[in-house]
Amino acid sequence: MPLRKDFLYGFATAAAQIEGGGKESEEESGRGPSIWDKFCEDGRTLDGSHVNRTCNHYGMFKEDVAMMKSLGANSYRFSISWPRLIPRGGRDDPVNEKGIKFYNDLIDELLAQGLTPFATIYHWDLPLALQEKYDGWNSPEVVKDYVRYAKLCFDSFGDRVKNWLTFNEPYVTSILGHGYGEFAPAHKSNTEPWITAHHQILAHAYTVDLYRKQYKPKYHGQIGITLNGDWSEPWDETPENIQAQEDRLLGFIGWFADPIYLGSYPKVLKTMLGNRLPDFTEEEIRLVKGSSDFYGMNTYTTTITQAGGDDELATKTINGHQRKDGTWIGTESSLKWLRSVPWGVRKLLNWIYKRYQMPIYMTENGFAIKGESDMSKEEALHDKDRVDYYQGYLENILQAVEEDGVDVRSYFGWSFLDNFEWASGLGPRFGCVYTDYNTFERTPKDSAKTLMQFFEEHVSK
Ligand code: GBH
Repeated sequence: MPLRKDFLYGFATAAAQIEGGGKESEEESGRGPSIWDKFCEDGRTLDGSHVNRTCNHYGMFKEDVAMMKSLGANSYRFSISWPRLIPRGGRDDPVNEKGIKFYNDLIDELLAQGLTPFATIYHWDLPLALQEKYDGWNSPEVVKDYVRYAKLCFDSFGDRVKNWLTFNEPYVTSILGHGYGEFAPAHKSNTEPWITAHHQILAHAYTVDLYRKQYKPKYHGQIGITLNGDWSEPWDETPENIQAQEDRLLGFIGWFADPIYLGSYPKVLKTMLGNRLPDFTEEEIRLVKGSSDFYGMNTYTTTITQAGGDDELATKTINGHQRKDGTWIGTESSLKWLRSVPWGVRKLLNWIYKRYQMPIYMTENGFAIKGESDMSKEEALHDKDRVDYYQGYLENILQAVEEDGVDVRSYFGWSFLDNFEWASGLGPRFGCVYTDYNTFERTPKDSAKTLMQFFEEHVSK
């Protein structure tokens, strides 16, 4: 059985990672600062790079859409920048009409080229003013401001965008932003992750409720959330490490997916955190349970998990890429957390499908080649490790669909362009298209062709 006739495929991006064209153009466009502008200004990116100068997608979106089209994509996953639409973010703050126009133009261009827009409402760029006003995701106030912002998105773009994601990877906001302090707003805490996650889940649920009541009847779109998750392979077959594997998967993925698809936080988190894990009221859980029309899935790698340690942010498990016998799994990348482990994706798809029983939209998957930023452009265009990564992952996804019966309905490669890789700056390159950061010139790499050829072959006609 090939992939479904209506399978969506293409590339994924996020606003903060690609839009900026330089400080002047950012100011002229009326975008407000996000917590990532501050993160950059505080000198926290590895190479000193700044979100306001990335790929100039803001100025070049038409060329970008044309390139995606020429490569053969049938869809595009992008995110909308909250501070571009509402520079100060709050529910009574003014709207930036230039921001509305930018996304209108982008969406119209996509539709004119026959590409289906897949929009993420929030991909990590919280308006800085909300961080300063009430501590951002720590405050229940943010739920109301988020819903108002989402409503503006539906009112402005809902007639043309039929595929919505409320949040990209709330885990990252909570764990990296509010736990380890490695991403904006760079808080280190063992209480904030659970609170900020709770507020994101509530903001998601109220937004979906709003969409289903007020917009779905007229626009007939679908809405869900996308969660990151990597397969976890036990260190050995001892009961404690089999248990650690389960704790890891539930503490990582189940933390969000269990309330949203099954109706409560996983027991392992309740036991570990006691009253540091917020409760949902009965009314809230009625809204949260069943609040995603599909399972949105981002995945990059597989880790080896063993019991032990006292890191609550990892559900007291230890995760790495080295096996008990000292050997390593997968090809290494330019980032420590990422190794290419194609067989892991098939196991993960099966685990998610069995536990949550929802159609799966794969919204991100990709690779950054070790040493790529030191390569010449010519070398970088022949991105063999990325080609191998995509071939391996796609074959395993196809097996999950054809042999295991998993219902997969989309695939977006991360990423369209080399772009701003958050705290790592412009160093790691995830693009299927090469970005020259001086001229903003784009050139497709071999992997862009590999990826699109795969779907050309395997999607039913
Ligand atoms: C995705 O997250 C993001 O959605 C996307 O914006 C990003 O560009 C892409 O991955 C590539 O990284 O720095 O060692 O603390 C994937 C999940 C969670 C994986 C955070 C990396 C950081 C580990 N990511 N994690 S570390």
